[in-house]
Amino acid sequence: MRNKIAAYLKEVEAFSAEKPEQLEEFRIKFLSKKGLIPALFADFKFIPAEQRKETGKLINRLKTEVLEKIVQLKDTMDSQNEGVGSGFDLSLPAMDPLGSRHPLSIVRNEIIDIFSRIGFTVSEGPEIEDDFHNFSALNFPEDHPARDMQDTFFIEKNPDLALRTHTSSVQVRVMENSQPPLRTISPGRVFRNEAISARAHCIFHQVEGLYVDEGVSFTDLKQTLFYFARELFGEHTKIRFRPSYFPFTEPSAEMDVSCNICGGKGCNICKYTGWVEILGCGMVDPNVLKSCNIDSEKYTGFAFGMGIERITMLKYQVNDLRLFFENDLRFLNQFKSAR
Ligand code: 2U9
Repeated sequence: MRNKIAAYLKEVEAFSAEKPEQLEEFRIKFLSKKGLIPALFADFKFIPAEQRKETGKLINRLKTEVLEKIVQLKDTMDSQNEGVGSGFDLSLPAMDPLGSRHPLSIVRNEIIDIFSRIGFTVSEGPEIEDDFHNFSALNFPEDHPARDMQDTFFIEKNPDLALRTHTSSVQVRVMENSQPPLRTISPGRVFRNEAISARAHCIFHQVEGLYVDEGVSFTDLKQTLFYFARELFGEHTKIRFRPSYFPFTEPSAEMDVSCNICGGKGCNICKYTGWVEILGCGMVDPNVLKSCNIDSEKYTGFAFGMGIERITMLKYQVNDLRLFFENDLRFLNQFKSAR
């Protein structure tokens, strides 16, 4: 029997396999119920008593060698399958990456790109603001409704603080800290105490823009925003301005673009007018410049503001603003190919 075991040990030592099937054959040969090792244990009773201890050790050694061989060969096969030699290159980027950019991020980045190309920088600031930066510096009268609890989320412990209601507050900070010429946009989250519906949310995203220099006029505003509208919605886009009112700009206007769904013929997106409103704008009120220590006799500026949700809804024909906040994969996956 000892000779037999020695021969098996040699066989195990010399064994090699390239395919899992060969390894399985080897396992069956030695370890299955009818395999060689159980057969050795079955013959154990015929061995003279004085040899049993030694022979038992040998059979156990054989069993260990077989098991170790199987683990070793399996490891080699696994690492070859993962490696370059197997035809797989693990260093390649995934073909279909998991996840996708959120539609609001896609549109925000596009807006940033468009303004960056004509020299605007990007400014960011705090989401919790004081009364001066959110309201007073922007020429909001003391009794303006936006200063009311109904419209703004105030911080309970300190009534001077509130969640910013627009990112104009960031631009107040830019003007406080630097002198013209200034060209900057401020994208960011803003908060208003509104009931949630298909058209409104208490959290939404804005991009506001500011251009201050000597001799800046309404013509500059129109040309800049015309360029922006064509870049975002296509070269055939037309724009028009309607008079409006904001505390921080004078004169103020709202800008419409020709409906890019029906090309201006009339559809349910533009409510059969051929036009859709995309932003508010105007010449910066001299009071705002003064509040930020900018000489309002020397400098003039224009400003504009837009809601990213609204622009995204128009661009991608999304009819319910709540979809942006639900993170439903059936919605988000539709933006996989967009950047
Ligand atoms: C400074 C001075 C003036 C930014 C402007 C608007 C007009 C505007 C709204 C559009 C939809 C906000 O998201 S919305 O609700 N914004 O209509 N925003 S002018 O004016 C400024 C900004 C900064 C220092």
